[in-house]
Amino acid sequence: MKKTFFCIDAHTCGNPVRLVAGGGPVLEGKNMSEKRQHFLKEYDWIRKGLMFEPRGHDMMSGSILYPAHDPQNDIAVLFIETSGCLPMCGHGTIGTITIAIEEGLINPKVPGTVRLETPAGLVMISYKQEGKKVKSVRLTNVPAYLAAEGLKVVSPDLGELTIDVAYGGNFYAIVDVQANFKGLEHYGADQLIAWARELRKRINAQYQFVHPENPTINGCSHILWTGSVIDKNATARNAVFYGDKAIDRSPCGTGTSARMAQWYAKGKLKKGDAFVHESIIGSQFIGRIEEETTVDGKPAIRPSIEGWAKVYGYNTISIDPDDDPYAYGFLV
Ligand code: PYC
Repeated sequence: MKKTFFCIDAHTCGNPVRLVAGGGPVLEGKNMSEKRQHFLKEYDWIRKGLMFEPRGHDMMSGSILYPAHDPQNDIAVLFIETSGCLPMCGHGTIGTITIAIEEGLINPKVPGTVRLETPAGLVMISYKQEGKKVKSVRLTNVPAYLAAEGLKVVSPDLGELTIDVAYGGNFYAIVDVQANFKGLEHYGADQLIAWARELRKRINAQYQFVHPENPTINGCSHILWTGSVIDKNATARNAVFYGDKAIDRSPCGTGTSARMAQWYAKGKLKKGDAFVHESIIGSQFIGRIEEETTVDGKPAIRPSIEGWAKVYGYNTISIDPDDDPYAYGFLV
C-alpha cells in the first residue's frame, strides 16, 4: 500500500536532516527509548525508504517529532538514519529544532528554549532567532563519559591501533594520531570509510559497550578519526564514520560530546572551556563543558554543542511497495 510522507529538508553545517512532518507512525511506549524499540520492530521500513537510495543517500539522516511524555517538556524526537535509529544525534537535533521553530511545528513554553525528550534522555535547547530565521541552536546533551581507554585493535591496512571509547549519546571509538595513523588529512574519505567499517566490526567482536542506565544503548556504532585543524582558531578536527558508507559533514554533536568527555577524563579540558570542533569539510560546532557529573560512578560531563542549520526544501515522498521494487531502498 502506498504511504506518503511530508518531509522538510535541511542541513546542519553540511550534514542532512530530513524531518518527517507528516505521515510518521503512531508509536507505543512511555518514553522515546520504548518508542524507538517499537519503531525498529514495526516501522523500520519507513526509515529505509526515506533514508536509503533512491529517496535518500549514504549520509541521509532525519527525525520524527512526537508529543512529549512529561508535561514539563516541549516535544520528543525519534532519530532515523542510514545506520538505524540513533539514541541521540547532535546535528539531527540542531536541524530538527531549526526546522520546527522556523516552520511553526512547535510552540515552546519558554520562547528561546526547548526541553527535548530523546531516546537517550532529556536534552535542553536554547536557540537564537532573528525574525523567522533561527541563527543558532545550542543543545545541552545527556551525560557523556570515557568508557574505556587504551584498547588495542588491528586494522588490516593500518596495523595495530590504540583507541579510546567514549559515550556522547552513542559510543564512539576515537582514533587519535599515532604511529599507524598519521591524521585524517593524510587519507582519502573512501579509505577512512573502508577502514572504519572493518575496525567497527573488530571492536564490537572484541569488546562490549552497554550504557549502564539503558541497556538498549549498546555497541560501538561510530568511529571518530582525528587530525589537524584547518582553522587555527579551532581546537580539534574530526571525521566521524556512521552507517555503512557515511562520513558526517558536520562536526558531529554526539561525537564532539564523546571527544570532550575523553579530553575531560585525561585532564585536557575543564568545566567552562570552549572546544571548537571542525568537520571533514571545515564546518564548526562550539562545545563547552556545562556541568561535571557521574554515570554509574564514573566521572562524566554534560557538554553543550552549538551550531546552525539551513532549511532548503519541502519534499512529499511516497513509498509504494506494490509499484516500486526499490520502495524500501537499497545499499550498493
Ligand atoms: O551529530 O550526533 C551527531 C551525529 C551522529 C551521526 C551523525 N551525526
